Amino acid sequence: MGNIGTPLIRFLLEEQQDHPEATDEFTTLLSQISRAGKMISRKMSRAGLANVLGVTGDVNVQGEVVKKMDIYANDAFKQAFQHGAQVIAMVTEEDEDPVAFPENQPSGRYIVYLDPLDGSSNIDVNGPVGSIFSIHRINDGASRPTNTDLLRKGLDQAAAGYILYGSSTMLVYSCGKGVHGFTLDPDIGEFLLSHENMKIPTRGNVYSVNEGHYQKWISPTQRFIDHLREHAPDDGRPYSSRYIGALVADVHRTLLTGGIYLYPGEAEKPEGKIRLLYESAPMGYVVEQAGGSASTGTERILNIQPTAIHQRTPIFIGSHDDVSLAETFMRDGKEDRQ
Ligand code: AFP
Repeated sequence: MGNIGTPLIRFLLEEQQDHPEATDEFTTLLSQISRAGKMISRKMSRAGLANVLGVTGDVNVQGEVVKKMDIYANDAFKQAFQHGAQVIAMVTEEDEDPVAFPENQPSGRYIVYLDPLDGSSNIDVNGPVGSIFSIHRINDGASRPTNTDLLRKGLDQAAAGYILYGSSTMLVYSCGKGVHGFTLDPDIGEFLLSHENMKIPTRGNVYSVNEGHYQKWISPTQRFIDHLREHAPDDGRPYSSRYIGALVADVHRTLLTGGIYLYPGEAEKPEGKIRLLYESAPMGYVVEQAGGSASTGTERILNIQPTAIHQRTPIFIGSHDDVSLAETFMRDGKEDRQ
């Protein structure tokens, strides 16, 4: 549809023409998200200097208080949505309760779920981090979000995506018509189309998991990873292992090269670590749109009915065949959890 190098906003407007159901509001909302992403990207490029600049009581040379990057990122999204007319509430990892934007009433139709800075401990070691977003449209006429509006299945997402702050900054999104990736050109401050209609390989040869928790996993998870590590060249095993420790970066690599990322439940913590509404569901939506799968091990992530905004869920996400194989192990071993 677009040409490599097409700016994000032009691409969205062209997509809008091809799909009349897509709205101006939605294009504006994605441009607000991309603006926050540019602010965070710029700030991230100086993150290593933050402590240097902040040694005299955490105040930088402009006299501003040096904020932790998580708070900075959360504020950048808040600023982008305030008075933007589209978003009536934002649910983020940084705020216990939903943040309302009454000034965007009555036109606002969207709730945005965000992990503003995923994997932020990587900042200390100059590693990649990301932002994750999930967008839900509320019913016309609703003035403030109800619990029914806030606790929606991943299947109902209007769009979802992430921004990866890596060796370059990329915005990847889907609104249900494929997955498209844009790379930030820092010289002109624009996201330009670099990866159109991304597709994940059906099977990969890499697994990605924090293996330090091996002893805490239930035995089906242990058996699955043991299986991937076995020497069976005719079956494409052993798999290689890669783990960055930032969901966005690990899933982005998986999307491009195939394989599986997992953050499983543990015997003592069956719900795992990853948050459903602003981590698992949006990443699951993107990966499914690219032809892959996302599962708890026994259930499709997008089919889970949330019961709380900060709910956690185990996640197995990536190439279709790798996730199916993981599900086989998890289902066969379900008696181990009883
Ligand atoms: P934060 O968003 O709180 O930084 O958490 C990052 C994360 O949820 C996800 O991005 C990583 O894959 C996972 O945690 C890493 O967790 P471990 O350090 O336990 O491997």
